[in-house]
Amino acid sequence: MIAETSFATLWSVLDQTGTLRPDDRVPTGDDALDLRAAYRDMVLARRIDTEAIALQRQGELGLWPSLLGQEAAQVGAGSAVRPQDVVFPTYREHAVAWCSGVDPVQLLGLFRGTTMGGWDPRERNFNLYTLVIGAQTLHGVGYAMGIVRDRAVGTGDPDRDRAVLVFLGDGALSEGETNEAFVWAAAQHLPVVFFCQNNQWAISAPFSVQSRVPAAERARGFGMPGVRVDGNDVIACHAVTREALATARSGGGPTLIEAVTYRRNPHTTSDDDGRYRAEQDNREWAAKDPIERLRALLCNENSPQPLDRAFFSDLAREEDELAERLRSGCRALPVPEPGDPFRYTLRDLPRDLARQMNEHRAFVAGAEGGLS
Ligand SMILES: Cc1ncc(C[n+]2csc(CCOP(=O)(O)OP(=O)(O)O)c2C)c(N)n1
Repeated sequence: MIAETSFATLWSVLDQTGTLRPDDRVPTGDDALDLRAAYRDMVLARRIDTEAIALQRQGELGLWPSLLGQEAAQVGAGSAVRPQDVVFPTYREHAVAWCSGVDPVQLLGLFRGTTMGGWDPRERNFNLYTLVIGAQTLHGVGYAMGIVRDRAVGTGDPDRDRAVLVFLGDGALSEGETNEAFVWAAAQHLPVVFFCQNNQWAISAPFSVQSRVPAAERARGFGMPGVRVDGNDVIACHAVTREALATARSGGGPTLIEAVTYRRNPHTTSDDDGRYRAEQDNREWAAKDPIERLRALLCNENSPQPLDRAFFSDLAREEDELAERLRSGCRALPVPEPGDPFRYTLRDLPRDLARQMNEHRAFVAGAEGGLS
């Protein structure tokens, strides 16, 4: 069974000076988080984010929701996923997508408007981004019900047992769908882990106006354990997600994890957060930067996995190559066919929709003819 944390405090093992506190809940040996890999993933995810914002500013993307500040929560959770597990993201899980092997150019396609989805969820076990707040919680719960009926839970076979990892924001906790998902997951003891990144803001609504209790505390009322973890501590986020997923796979039921973090950029590139929050808060959270925290540990003379100069120079080169690939890949994304939205909605197109598709194609062709 997963151990509940005290709701008053955040469970954390790595502090801002890079000091790692020994704790039995942190996996060791072969099970330990690969800290170099986690550092690399966080740095590259941040670079994807930075490049995407620049592309949006250059008019290449319609919109971009930044993950700045949430890298540890996402890499910690994303690196705990096994290949047979399935992830249901929101629209901000770029670092989890990266950990799942989704090509970041495909992420850009969604925000460039060249695709309705971007990748094949069956290839990566990473579902499509969901813009409808909370909808993915029920999708994940439905999938978990399927896993149970496939008898892929609690068999004891580590390659067979599966779990679902659902991401949500603090704002999604106020959605009816999310609460229905919690009811079903707990009542049916489903193999699902809800990973709530409490980044303090739902666009301009602070968490304090949405809840009188910490998010993790709500779990008990639904009948599942709640865990409150420092979302800027990648080692702690990995440990709790790993434990919760193991519990789910073994038939131990669902968990709600609240990873307390902060959205350091505006909600999206279309938002002006200066209208609703204080710059001082942002400065305070910038000082708790999750990447700097792990870097401090790895550069410490007692580091469990010391990093040398070559590691940093190789990573800087890798970042630049990735950035170049994103810029050229984004501009080269194919323009969709006018009929694509129809083609990807239903396997067999009903006659009426086929007629609408042809009308739409003719309209677009006519408009293009008129422009030339
Ligand atoms: C069902 C629904 N209601 C409202 C919106 C408008 N909306 C878009 S983002 C957002 C806030 C979501 O906040 P949170 O769940 O905390 O996630 P975050 O953006 O902070 O990652 C809202 C209300 C929506 N997309 N879907």
